Amino acid sequence: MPTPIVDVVFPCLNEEGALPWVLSRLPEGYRAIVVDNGSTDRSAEVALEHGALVVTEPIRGFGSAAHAGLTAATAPIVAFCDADASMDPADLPKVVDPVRAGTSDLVLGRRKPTTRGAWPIHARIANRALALLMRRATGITFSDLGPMRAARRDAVVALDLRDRRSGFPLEFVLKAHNAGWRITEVDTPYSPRVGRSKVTGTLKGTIIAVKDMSRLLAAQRRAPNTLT
Ligand SMILES: Nc1nc2c(ncn2[C@@H]2O[C@H](COP(=O)(O)OP(=O)(O)O)[C@@H](O)[C@H]2O)c(=O)[nH]1
Ligand SMILES: [Mg+2]
Repeated sequence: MPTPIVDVVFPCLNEEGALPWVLSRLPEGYRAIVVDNGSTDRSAEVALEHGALVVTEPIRGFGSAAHAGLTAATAPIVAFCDADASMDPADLPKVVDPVRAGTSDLVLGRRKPTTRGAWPIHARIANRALALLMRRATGITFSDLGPMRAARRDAVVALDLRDRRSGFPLEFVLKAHNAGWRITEVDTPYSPRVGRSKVTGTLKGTIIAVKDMSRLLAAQRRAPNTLT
């Protein structure tokens, strides 16, 4: 592919079943960077077979994978998307275009369930509570902390994101807010994932996410400039 205009980072842990469809849905000019984080299935091979750049990150954690993907990216714009087929990469221009046009610095996909089963009720409630806490910490009204998002790559690198687990998506938004970024939300369809959930669908994943996010929100309320 000639130089991509958008690099799309896909954190990936055992998503061999979802990857063929996910990687077939990328718009032209978008390059997939699949960050394999010790998958025990054929995720890495499947990603390669479907034309993705595969990055191997031995240290476990969503943030660890997201950071490795960001480091590997070279395009002027970087986007993030889950690799579980819950979100359609064909929708990526919805978050990318406002960044390309210079009308927004960070665009977040606000998840709109396509079926009743797409978004478990506990995850929906947790996310709503999180959006309220984010509003309290920042003054901005968010409706979701969606994983699909886009921004200028050099600007994201400059945010110096440190979380290597489940706090990464939240730290990203808080630091962007603290840096004065224009943050906007757009609606993106959200469908039932292919395969098994690793984060909000498991007790361990949920506990880690709550722990990581609580720490970040507390730091933000105390002193935003100390957020690390
Ligand atoms: N690389 C990597 N990817 C992860 C990890 N945990 C989750 N993911 C990926 O992050 C995305 C979101 O995780 P998912 O299990 O769908 O969480 P959920 O949406 O809360 O159920 C998927 O693409 C996963 O494969 C991890 O520790 N490392
Ligand atoms: Mg998911």
